Amino acid sequence: MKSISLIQFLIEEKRAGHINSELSLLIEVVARACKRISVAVAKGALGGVLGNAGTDNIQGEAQKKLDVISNEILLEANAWGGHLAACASEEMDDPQPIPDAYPKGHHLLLFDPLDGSSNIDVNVSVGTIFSVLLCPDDIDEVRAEHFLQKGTEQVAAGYVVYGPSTLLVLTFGHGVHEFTLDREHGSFVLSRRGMTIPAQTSEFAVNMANQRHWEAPMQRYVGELQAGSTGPRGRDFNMRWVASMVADVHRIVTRGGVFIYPLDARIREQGGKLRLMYEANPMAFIVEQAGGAATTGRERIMGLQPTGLHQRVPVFLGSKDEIEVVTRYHLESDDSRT
Ligand code: AFP
Repeated sequence: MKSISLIQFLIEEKRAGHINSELSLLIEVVARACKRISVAVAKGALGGVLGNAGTDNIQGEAQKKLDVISNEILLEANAWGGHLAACASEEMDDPQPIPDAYPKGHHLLLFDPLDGSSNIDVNVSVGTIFSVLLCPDDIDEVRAEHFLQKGTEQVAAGYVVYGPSTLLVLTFGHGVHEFTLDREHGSFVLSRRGMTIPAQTSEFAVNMANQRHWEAPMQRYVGELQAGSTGPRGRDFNMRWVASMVADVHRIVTRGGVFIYPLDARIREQGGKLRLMYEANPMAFIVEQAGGAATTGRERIMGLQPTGLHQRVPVFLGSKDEIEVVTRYHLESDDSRT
């Protein structure tokens, strides 16, 4: 079978009218940066990249050396390309403008440079997540508020998994496609076109250690899954939890399942654990494009009007039928309390 490189695929997408030249260039640059991150991740202890950087990010979380390195790689790669108006990252309080020395483009890039970083030191898959928006016209200086667009406004989203293989999964709103990094040739090659998530599943991903802090509808839903064939669902379910959202979502995009990071009593005030702009929205876009669903347990993630660059939300995504059940449980519970 003739292999199709990412570059060829992007040309096809341009010809199909799905993307313009600037967006194509932006994706090429992001993919090139992720190849460099992949090399750094793979070096592990030999590259001197493991362990803490000794700093905290905006969320007050300790940064790993690879968090900082990955952030710098993505910033540096994107600064001079001429396709961005600004970018924003999990690792930076405020958006990063494009330096005056470089031409500016019309896109905004948001990213989590290295998601699942607690897994770095134990050699488990980590990833990069990114979301692309259009910059509003006639903006002299891009500020955080210009990024606060609904997930439905995304023009592209993707993630890269640094696992046994390095994979790029991408959507422009016309299906979800997977590219595998050919390490010998240094190029991403199309490995799956039009990925789809089955509507039904018997697999769920959630951090069960937090169970006692969950809301009642979440207790009900997972309790029923755990009861398996002896409970109301009448069949057994299996559980998987990598603690790298990218790896868990990739399993779901590949073979179905649900991924849940719900509200719990300890994180209620901050709105959830995962970040809307560079985790939940891009993953929701990919999952919906693959035929799945993504909600906060109550409403569609991509319909939320963002209020902050680093805003957190509860996340329920994956196989459509299961997301409908757990979302219905939350809405029924809310109704019964009013
Ligand atoms: P880190 O990047 O701090 O490791 O967080 C990863 C993450 O945001 C997401 O990728 C995981 O699904 C989730 O947090 C893991 O959460 P738990 O620590 O509760 O397992």
